[in-house]
Amino acid sequence: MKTQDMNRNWIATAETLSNALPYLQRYDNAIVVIKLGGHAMGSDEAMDSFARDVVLMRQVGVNPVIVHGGGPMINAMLGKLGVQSEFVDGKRVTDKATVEVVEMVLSGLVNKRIVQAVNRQGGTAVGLSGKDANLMICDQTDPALGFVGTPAEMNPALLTDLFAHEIIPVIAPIGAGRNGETYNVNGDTAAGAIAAALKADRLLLLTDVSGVKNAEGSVLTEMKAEQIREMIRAGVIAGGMIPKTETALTAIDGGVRAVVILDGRAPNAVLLELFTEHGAGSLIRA
Ligand code: X2W
Repeated sequence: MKTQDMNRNWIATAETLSNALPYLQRYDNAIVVIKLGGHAMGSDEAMDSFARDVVLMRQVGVNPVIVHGGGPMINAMLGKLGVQSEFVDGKRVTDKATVEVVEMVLSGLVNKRIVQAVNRQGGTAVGLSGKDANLMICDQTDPALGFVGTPAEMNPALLTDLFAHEIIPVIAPIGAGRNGETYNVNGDTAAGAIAAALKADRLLLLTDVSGVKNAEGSVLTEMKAEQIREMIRAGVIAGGMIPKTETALTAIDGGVRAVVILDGRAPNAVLLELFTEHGAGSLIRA
């Protein structure tokens, strides 16, 4: 690169940082819960880039919490073990053998992959599940689904202690039953419950779609909760977007300031959303 071009690059970088100041001030000490879905977890490079963005958030005074999914990774392991699995209304029917695989994959493989990626970027991440410090006590969702849990009692004090030490919690969506059961919790549901328990400033749902679309197929950048309810009633919001938007509504009812549904595969998606005027995806607020 010619010296002049290089200078121009540095000037642009300095300008970007300067423009970010009002956003950095706005999110100072904010709690931002990030749901990283299995479909949004791409290559090792994409994971490193995501981890780097989260470490940057922590560095500038945000309290990030990562809640992850891992549906495709559970499917792969069940396939290797020859265990059949089916979904009803977006939830995996989970018998005893399945829940053991779900916990191994989510709390083991997937959780530790994210923890290590964050730590390699210079952050301090600690991996947890809903069982740790009784973070997420669940009731059975429906006997027909087996060991699928609905969060019933949240104990987020441990998370606030971790924030005080600038530690980034990485949470697998496994719930503790009141009689020693292990529950499989949908990742979006767990992220919504954790965000509500923390009265988070933002819940970012990272998925593999660009946001909530209207009937014409364009992404809506800002919506009120009521508008979402109408769109669900009218059938404009359908399929996999229903559980995501329902999670958003529950989180907002539970005291989360705003929820953003965005494409986690886009480069620097979370930075774009938090620290630029541009924003990303669909922002939903009360
Ligand atoms: C999910 C948990 C993982 C998850 C499952 O067993 O697949 C239920 O369906 P994604 O990647 O976020 O979809 N649990 C009850 O939610 O993963």
